[in-house]
Amino acid sequence: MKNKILEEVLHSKNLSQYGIVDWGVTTVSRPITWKYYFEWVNKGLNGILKYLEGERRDKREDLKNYYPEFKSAIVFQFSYAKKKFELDKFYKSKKSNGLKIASYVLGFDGIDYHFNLRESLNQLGEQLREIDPELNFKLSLDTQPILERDLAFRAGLGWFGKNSMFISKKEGSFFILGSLLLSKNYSLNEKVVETDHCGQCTRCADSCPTDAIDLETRTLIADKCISTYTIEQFKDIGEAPKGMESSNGEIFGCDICQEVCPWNKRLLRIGKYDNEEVIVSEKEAHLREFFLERPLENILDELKSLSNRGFQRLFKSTPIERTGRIGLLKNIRFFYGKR
Ligand code: B12
Ligand code: SF4
Ligand code: SF4
Repeated sequence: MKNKILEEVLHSKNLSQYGIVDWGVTTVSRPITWKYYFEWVNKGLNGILKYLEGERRDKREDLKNYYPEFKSAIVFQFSYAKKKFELDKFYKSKKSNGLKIASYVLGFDGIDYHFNLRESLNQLGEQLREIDPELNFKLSLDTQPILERDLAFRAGLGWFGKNSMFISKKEGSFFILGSLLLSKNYSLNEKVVETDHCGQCTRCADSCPTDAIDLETRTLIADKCISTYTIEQFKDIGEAPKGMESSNGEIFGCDICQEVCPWNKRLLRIGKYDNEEVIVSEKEAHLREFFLERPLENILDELKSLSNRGFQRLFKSTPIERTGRIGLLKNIRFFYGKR
């Protein structure tokens, strides 16, 4: 009985208000692709991303290492594709200064998704607990030692693209994965595990300006990826990845290998977002005005005149707070004078 009510909650309109476009269930706690991850880290392909090594690597071998009570997981896709398409139009307009910010940054009202999606997942968990007060749950949202793409794979939501993105036939890859790890198994309907739909295509690897995609292993060489350099390299040290100068002006994250993917282009072609209202929150508008609409010189001047604290205050709770003033200065300086 409880599983019927639970399923109703999950199928109701309830989910779209959170921006959830699909969800799936799995009861399997061990990742199917663990060996690929293990080999990747052991080859040192994680580069500066040291948090993927050692104890945090080993924890990922089984969800139960993180949550011993685990019986099942509900994996949700939080889409930001609509924002991506709106941004593409903006980048082609005269307002754009030629710089780009990864679309997930602006896709959740300019707020760091670790805050607002955590809140959504918690609310959903509490709704389930109202049906079954004996239920316990934990969240998985990016930072936990969990192979989230594999978890979504086990839940039958899509496949691993050659660009290493998790792709869904229906939704492409512009979405964030977030999950509820449950202490109970409600025997909800499970989707069949998806097969590969990349075929002979290699557009993502052909388009990557820094040659960061290893087609053979379907993984990235982390230190060659613009996303690593522009988000995770907080200090002004080390060289930018070779080839970054021929990118599209990415100053925070990178979407290039997703933009060219036919599974994302398809969403645009079928006009999925054509008639949707464009909403720009205050935080998003601020990020856009500060970084995407002014001459680079003005941005650099303002960043230089701010203190680190001042920067933190100005961009509090946005994704760019993570990289900090020095990291952003490094990224923007890279393009200054080159365009
Ligand atoms: C570290 C990390 C990064 C690193 C490394 C990315 C990478 N591809 O490895 C950097 C900083 C570069 C990065 C960038 C981005 N990231 Co990131 N990142 C992560 C994090 C924290 C861990 C990923 C990881 O373990 N990588 C190591 C590789 C080996 O593992 P994997 O990516 O899970 O890949 C699996 C498959 O490749 C498979 N596999 C490997 N070889 C083979 C071979 C075959 C034949 C098969 C079938 C499978 C297979 O096994 C792997 C393990 O399960 C996850 C969150 C999480 N906890 O999982 C988010 C996550 C992957 N990132 C995410 C996002 C949104 C991004 C960016 C789009 C942000 C941006 N716009 O800049 C880019 C995308 C870059 C790209 N093309 O992947 C989302 C991806 C959602 C999705 N649809 O896939 C995640 C899941 C966060 C989330 N909760 O939504 N990220
Ligand atoms: S995110 Fe950008 S740099 Fe990284 S693999 Fe994709 S295209 Fe290459
Ligand atoms: S661009 Fe082609 S090869 Fe790359 S992920 Fe998309 S479908 Fe797969």
